[in-house]
Amino acid sequence: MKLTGRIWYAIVMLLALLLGVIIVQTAMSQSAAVTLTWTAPGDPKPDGSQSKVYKYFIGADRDSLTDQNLFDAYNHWEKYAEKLPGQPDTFTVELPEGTYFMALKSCDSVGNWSDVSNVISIVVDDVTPPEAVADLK
Ligand SMILES: [Ca+2]
Repeated sequence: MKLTGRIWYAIVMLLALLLGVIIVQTAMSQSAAVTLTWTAPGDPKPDGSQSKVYKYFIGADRDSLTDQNLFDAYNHWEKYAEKLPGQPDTFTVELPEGTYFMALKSCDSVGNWSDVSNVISIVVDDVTPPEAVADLK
């Protein structure tokens, strides 16, 4: 059977795509999902009631986090608040293996930021085993 240039080109491109998918999957398997949970804080109103906060800034860094450096965290995300004060809230993110400090701040609808939350330390483990030996003789 004789293959034309176009068919060979298609086969090579398909193999390259497959190899790319394998490389991406290998790189992604070195991370793990981390789920943070907290109780939604309130934003006090003049009448004494509380409204929900507007959003959160969530930081993760290999160095410890403080009220002063949270916005400089190497990994950071913003999440819009959906939960009412007192309700449980969560945020899930993929992080590469390593040890991280994580903390967050809440923000009201006009841009006032809270103090930093308590800071937690988490360890993201490498749960991917190495490749098996395939040429043992
Ligand atoms: Ca406020």
